[in-house]
Amino acid sequence: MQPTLTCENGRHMPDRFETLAVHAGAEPDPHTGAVVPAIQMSTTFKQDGVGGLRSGFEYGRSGNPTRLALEEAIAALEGATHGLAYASGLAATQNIFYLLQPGDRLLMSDDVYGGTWRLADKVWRRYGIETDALDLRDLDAVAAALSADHAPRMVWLETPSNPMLKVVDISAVARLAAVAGALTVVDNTFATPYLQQPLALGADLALHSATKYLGGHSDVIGGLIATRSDELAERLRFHQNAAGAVPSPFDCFLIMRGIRTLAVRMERASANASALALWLADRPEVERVHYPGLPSHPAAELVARQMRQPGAMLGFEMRGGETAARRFAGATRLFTLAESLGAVESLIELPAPMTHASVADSPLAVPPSLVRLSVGIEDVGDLRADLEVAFSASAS
Ligand code: P1T
Repeated sequence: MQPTLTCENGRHMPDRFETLAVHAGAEPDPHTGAVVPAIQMSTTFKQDGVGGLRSGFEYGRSGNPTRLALEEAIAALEGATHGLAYASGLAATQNIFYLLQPGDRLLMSDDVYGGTWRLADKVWRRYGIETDALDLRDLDAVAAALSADHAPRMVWLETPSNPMLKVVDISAVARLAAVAGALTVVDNTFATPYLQQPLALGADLALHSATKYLGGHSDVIGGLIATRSDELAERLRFHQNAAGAVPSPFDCFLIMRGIRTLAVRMERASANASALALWLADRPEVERVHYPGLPSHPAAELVARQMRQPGAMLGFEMRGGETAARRFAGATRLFTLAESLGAVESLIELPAPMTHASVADSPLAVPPSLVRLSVGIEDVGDLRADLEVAFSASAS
């Protein structure tokens, strides 16, 4: 069946995700017919008389045609009216923090990427922004925090979270935050807009480390924000230009190329992760598996409601503790021992000494026996065999 066409911002957009992912931001060039958006390297654009901008572009930091194509793509995929692109996920995070004023409080999930916590706690605290960590799955605690004196102006949630795969009810938190006059930001990196649509659930801003699933091939660092608010978009765009952490045109091109195959990659990776999570749950060496798709996951019912599929990130704690985890992570061959996630190839890491080293001794500290897998799109039998060999090797 053909997708129905809807008209948004004067442009015709197919409304099925798989079709959008292939076409958003990529209309054939009207002059050359090129099917792929050009990488426009020009850093400046000719003016017809002072201030007379031919095409809306002036200077490459303020805007660039390749970046605009990517920004249109992420807006379309998140069901937003505005998209903004940055040099990294943390640059995008930083840009959202610019919405706060000295003296404001920020309420953050007690499980987020270590670098996000570090930016809030080690950098922004010095500028008068206090960040509190809270288990945002506890809605009574969220309501209490939002009605306290000096209540937070922004609630920051990662769901599923990095690395414990906690799942937070986006619409419930967004509703509580809206009543209290606070903004809700969802880091949608683990889920991607294919699996979860935070803005449709009431969030004000959706954020991505595009370095992960959107880029999808471990070859580009980038960040993205999407919103339906004209006012927030204007303030973000001001800081995007004023602070200048923008991506290169080539990086924008790579992220867009990744986005084209997002739906099929997520289908495959999520199916692989589901199969491996079930298998790991039965392994004698494994104490506990953290995966939103397991019936034993504490939020299994919410996952079914909030996400299309449970995603391709999983964690497990080894019975043998940190020593066993370190041995295991050093014994895989197909799973490469490396930080990052979300690409076609499977990766393995230990969050405590690697991606989350900066949250040691904080409320976000993670178990040293935790192994994190970013499951790729390889053959699932090969992936299982690789883990099986690593279990044997790490036991001996
Ligand atoms: O690395 P960068 O593009 O700046 O993105 C930061 C970031 C933001 N949000 C989430 C949920 C993330 O996982 C990350 C980066 N994470 C890793 C590098 C990692 O291995 O977990």
